[in-house]
Amino acid sequence: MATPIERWVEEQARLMRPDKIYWCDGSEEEARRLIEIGICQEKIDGEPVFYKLNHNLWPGAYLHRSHSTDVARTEHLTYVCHSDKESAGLNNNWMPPHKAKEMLRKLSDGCMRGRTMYVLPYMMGHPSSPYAKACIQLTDSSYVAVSMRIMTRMHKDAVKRIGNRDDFVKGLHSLGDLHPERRFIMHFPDEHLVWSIGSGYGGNALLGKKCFSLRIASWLGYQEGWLAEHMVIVGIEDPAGNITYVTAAMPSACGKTNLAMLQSALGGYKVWTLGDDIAWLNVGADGRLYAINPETGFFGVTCGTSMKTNPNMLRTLKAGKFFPTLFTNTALNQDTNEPWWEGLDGPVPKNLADWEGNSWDKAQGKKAAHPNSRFTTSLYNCPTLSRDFDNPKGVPISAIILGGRRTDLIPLVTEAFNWPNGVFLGARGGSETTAAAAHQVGVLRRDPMAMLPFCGYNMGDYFKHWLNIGKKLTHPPKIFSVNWFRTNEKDEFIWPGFSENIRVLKWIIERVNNRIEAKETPIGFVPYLKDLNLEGLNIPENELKKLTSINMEDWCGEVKEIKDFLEQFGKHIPEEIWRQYQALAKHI
Ligand code: OXD
Ligand code: MN
Repeated sequence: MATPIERWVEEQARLMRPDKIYWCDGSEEEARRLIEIGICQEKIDGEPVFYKLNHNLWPGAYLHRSHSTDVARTEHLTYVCHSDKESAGLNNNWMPPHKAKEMLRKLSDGCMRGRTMYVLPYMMGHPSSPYAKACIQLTDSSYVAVSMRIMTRMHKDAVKRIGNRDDFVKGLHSLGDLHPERRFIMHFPDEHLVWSIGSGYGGNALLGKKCFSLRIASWLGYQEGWLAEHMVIVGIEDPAGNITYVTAAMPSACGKTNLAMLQSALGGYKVWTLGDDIAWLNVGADGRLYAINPETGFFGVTCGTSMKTNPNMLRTLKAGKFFPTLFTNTALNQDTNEPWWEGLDGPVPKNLADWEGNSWDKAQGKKAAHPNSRFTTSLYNCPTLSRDFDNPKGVPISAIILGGRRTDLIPLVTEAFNWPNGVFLGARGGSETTAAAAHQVGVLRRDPMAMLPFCGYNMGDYFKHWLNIGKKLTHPPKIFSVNWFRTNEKDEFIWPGFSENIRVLKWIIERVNNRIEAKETPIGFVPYLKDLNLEGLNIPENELKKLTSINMEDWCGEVKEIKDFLEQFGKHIPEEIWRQYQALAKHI
């Protein structure tokens, strides 16, 4: 008798009509074969799916060029289809599930004709973790199949694990005709189903990532009492060898990956990497919050990655231990057959092809690499991988850091008074937008806990859920906000950032361990400058003061905007959040 997975695969195949169905086993040998197919047979717009790069310099690396309209997440085409609109909230696009499915069925009719349907069995989380989930994704893209091998624990054991259950996590993906008008990323939380058509871009097509591990998982967490968050997980080792685990939420392209593998500028301190994008947080039996990273790879922005900003990422990209490493929409040095992007160390190569494969001419004023060009590489390539990465229980979290990109107003670091105040700090958070999603770049948007595009249910209920989790924690992590991006009169960043951010992390772990005092302000505790190690930084005194100052006049405007933002969620905003708001408004 056919199993529920087999029946489901057959049903989809009848609709999508692939030429072949191929069940992946996640092995290296298979990845090599799929890449060969992507080089020699499969095409996107008549071009090969993969180009082999220089393996002497970049072991196991390949370049992929996407369709030119398909380079970022498309939030306006992303829907969360709860049975009622209210559950999806204002933060999500919504369509009734039956209507969404009718539309998707039409678009998917015969969409895999002439292609292979790859069946990808995978786990999010370590298979022996009580928090792990077994999933199946179907796709007609070899790029997606190979990327999923890097980003997840892909193995046929996931099929065994699902066995005869039919409530497994389901992902349906097809490139369709890659036309932006026939592109949709639809979520059906109650069925644990994601259906994505018309895009091959990571955030839209690697369905274990944003779609399942954040949007659907956040809804599961809401029902089951845990949190799925857009967060880095790191262990910070101090000179005495103690490791403090922290998570950090930041909107896309605000330095999350750099933080995840930070090379410390302070002697004696070390950062151990557990994840750069997603954390699943559960309350442990000891009343502490435990984090696992459900993924096994990095899908990060290349532009700006260099030996200065993130040396450990360059080492990861060149490690070649876990096969393969993919580059998407970078430029290509045609003399050496190496990937290239703006911000990479060394002189600009003479003979570059741009991200679309055309000869690049600087004089035309266009970037050679796409600003959202990406690398996909395994965490097992990372020289700073924490020895607890595969720990099924996860790691106990002592601090949660919430960051954003604000050129003004928000101090370098602030500590919330307590958990509810920290939830409010997250709820009011904003950031200037970047190129990771297709929208206007550089405008301020409120992005609570960096989850606005990823929370799979009403954001007001999400705040309530955070408050409830806090009630279950007898040892809650402290909550902090950080902002590396404040500028001076000349519009230059005041804080040097990157490896120097360890100075802020040091302050945070000293606060966590109650070793230092801090200054109380209406928005939380900020550092006394004497407690920040600033040795050798040369930041002028007046600019340093600006980094931790609170300008009441500017905050008046901010408080009003926070109110407008929260009011949109109507009755879903918990009383406690309004109490926190009133307390802030009164002081300002
Ligand atoms: C990502 C994103 O790709 O947040 O991680 O956009
Ligand atoms: Mn992200």
